[in-house]
Amino acid sequence: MRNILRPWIQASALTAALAAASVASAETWDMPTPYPDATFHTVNINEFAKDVAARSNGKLSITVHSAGSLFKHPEIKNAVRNGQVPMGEFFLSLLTNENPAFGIDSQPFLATNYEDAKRLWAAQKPVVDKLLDAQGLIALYAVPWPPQGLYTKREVNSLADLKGMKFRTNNAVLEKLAQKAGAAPTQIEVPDIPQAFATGRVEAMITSPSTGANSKAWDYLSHFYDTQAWVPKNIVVVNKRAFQRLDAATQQAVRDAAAAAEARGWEMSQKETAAKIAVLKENGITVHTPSKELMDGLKALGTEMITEWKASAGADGESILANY
Ligand code: PCA
Repeated sequence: MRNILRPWIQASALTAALAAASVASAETWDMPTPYPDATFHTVNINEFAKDVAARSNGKLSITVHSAGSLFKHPEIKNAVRNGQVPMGEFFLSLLTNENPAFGIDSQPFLATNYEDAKRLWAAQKPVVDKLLDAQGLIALYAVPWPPQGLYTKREVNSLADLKGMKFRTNNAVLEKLAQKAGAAPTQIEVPDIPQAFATGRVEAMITSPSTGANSKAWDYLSHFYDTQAWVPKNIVVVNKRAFQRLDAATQQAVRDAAAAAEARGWEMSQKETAAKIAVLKENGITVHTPSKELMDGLKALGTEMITEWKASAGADGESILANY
């Protein structure tokens, strides 16, 4: 009897030991993001989190904290850098003040469609990787917003009509554009947009059909101009030390899930564009093709801005533009 039982006892002890080991090495990571749950980026990140759990056989779970609930948007990058959280998402061009290379995708009329945005990302990525690596960060993937359009309370037919308008911005590049147009820029995060319009802090913005529709723009403004001015990206980064502490198989699971999320995100973004413009229309926003005068005015500012960008972006900037 004893001899018959022994192999079974040994096997079950081994199973228990293995289970204990895998429980001991299972990890949960907090991941702050700036945008609300209904945003397609956040939907994609939730898929990414599920995918990481599946591909790592439960060794790594990611808890997503959306809409700036764990860290405010401007703090997310440094929170990951300092190791307060291992991973996070932010608007890449928010870092343009650190280095202009981060903001190339928000330069007006440089890359205005997905094909060009993809080429621009390929040219920009080596520089972004290098700059983030110097901060102990690894770029996992980046996904673009739909092409950016102009939302206003009043009709706008030329650049002159923007003069004096209180203008919501989301980075220093857009702030500069607003200043050049004679508007009055104010930095406002996405979750605060409805409140900022409702209280009269702002009366115009440039953002995607997604952000306009998700922020219920029809509650506080009436015009959308489909300017397709640039295609800016969000990026998901991980703290290098935290990543290197994962075993090799789990690192690979994260890399594979990131590659899948990047491909899925670009497709989601493309589908969003027409779908969210339709939502704007259904809810009573007048969707305009911008006048030639307005477009010419905006493009002229874009040309000035890219010249200034080149002057400030040094060798990294040159390499991005040469490869684009
Ligand atoms: N939505 C974000 C980034 C660009 C976009 O379409 C925002 O408005 O801040």
